[in-house]
Amino acid sequence: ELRYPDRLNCGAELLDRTAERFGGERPAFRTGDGEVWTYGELRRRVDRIAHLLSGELGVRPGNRVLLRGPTTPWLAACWLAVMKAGAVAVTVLAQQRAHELATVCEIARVTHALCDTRTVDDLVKAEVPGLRVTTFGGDSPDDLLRRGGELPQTYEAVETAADDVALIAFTSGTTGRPKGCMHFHRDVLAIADTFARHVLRPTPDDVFAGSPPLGFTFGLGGLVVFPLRAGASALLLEQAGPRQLLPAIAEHRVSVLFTAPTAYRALLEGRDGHDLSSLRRCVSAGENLPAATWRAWHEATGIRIINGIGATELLHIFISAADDAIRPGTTGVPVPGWHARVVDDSGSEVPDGEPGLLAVRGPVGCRYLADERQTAYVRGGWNVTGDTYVREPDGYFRYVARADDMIISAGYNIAGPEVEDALLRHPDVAETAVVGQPDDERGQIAVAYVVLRDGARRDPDALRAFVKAELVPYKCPREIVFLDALPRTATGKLQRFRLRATGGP
Ligand code: 3SK
Repeated sequence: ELRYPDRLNCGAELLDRTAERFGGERPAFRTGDGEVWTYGELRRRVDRIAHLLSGELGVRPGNRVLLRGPTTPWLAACWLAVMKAGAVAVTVLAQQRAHELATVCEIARVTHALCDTRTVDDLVKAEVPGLRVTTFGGDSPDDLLRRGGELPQTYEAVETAADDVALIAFTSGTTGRPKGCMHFHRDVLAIADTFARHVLRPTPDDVFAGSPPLGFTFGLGGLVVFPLRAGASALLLEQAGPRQLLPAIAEHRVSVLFTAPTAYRALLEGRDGHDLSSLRRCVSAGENLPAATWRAWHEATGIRIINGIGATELLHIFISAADDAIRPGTTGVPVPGWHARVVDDSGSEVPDGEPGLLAVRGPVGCRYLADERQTAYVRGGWNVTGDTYVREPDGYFRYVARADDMIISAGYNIAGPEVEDALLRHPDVAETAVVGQPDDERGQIAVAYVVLRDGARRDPDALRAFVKAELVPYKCPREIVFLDALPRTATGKLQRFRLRATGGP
């Protein structure tokens, strides 16, 4: 069991304690341009920002501070400064638009914002009453970095309680009003002391990189919390698509990679001529990792992808597996410190081998900020994530579908991800999503949306014949629709509801 002192500031733990333990001269952050920030430099910059926050900007412990910008060391430094100042970071994505920002600020009662100059326009357009916006990364005399220049370079972190709120992370769900998830200072350390410590097992020499932005807790954990907790470094790339990641892996000798299944497929497509030999650990989350993608990556690189399921509500990954314990096609077992089971609608456990709702419990729990959906997510002390899972007799958890994504056609249950996995084994298929669409005769039919590899011919009959050879025939999609790209959220998650609702993206 994890134990933390009653007084705990996660910013001080991640930065000050790590710098003291491993030495201030070690690299903390790197950029694509070859800039390196040592732990000592990071600490001095963070402390100046923290002085500015608690001094001139008037931020008091518990105030909510919006953080917005592309993935840069400055954005990460602002997050750490907010932590050290005892305020609450409200993280958003750089792509979010004015009306979305206005909603987030209203729900979280945000009073201050630290915003990269390049993304400030939408925040200004949001017209949040009373919001005090400070920019960074620009060259105006008012810019945070210039204003902080004269301030002392050391700052004693506010003595927050371990269960003071440190972070409000927003999740949009599939549609509807976003939900703010409150997380404590101890929660931030708990994700490093469970998933990272037991599954990832990083060393101070590791170089982390990946595609998820810092406004998504998958990225905040993988690119800031985990490397800093281990005394390692992170390469922070403003653009982190496969085209940027492939050369960066070789150039910066990246050893720990965080990205999503789609990106692993794109990395495989473009990998020729790129040296991936520095990679030691590859983590996939954000959506289900098909066994076909796992196998293709293993064949190409020799690396066993660490598949994981996480949630903004629970901050990071809670089911996964390490090294030889990894089994393609499954997510794994509860990360040490976490418990999981598969239940029916009334909360009773279903027998092994049968599908049901995934329910988990561990050091981090879901606490929505003023949202009645809390009672649907937390039931009898268990967090019910909205995923359908099967627990195999050997204790491994296998993803079936999102609970609302199960297709029921003429009485048969069809899990979209299983059909997608089969389609992805076809050499012409680059991406696919299989969803249910209403049908007078069968209730629903399975429709496959398919993105083909460059140069492949659109041949729906051939794809249907392929699926029929791989799966029981009732699972074969009745229709195949070809698209240039699948609809995705800014964090890369597939928007199945858009395919279901309109029959197209
Ligand atoms: O939402 C997710 O899928 C996720 C995955 C890993 C870590 C964190 C999150 C939010």
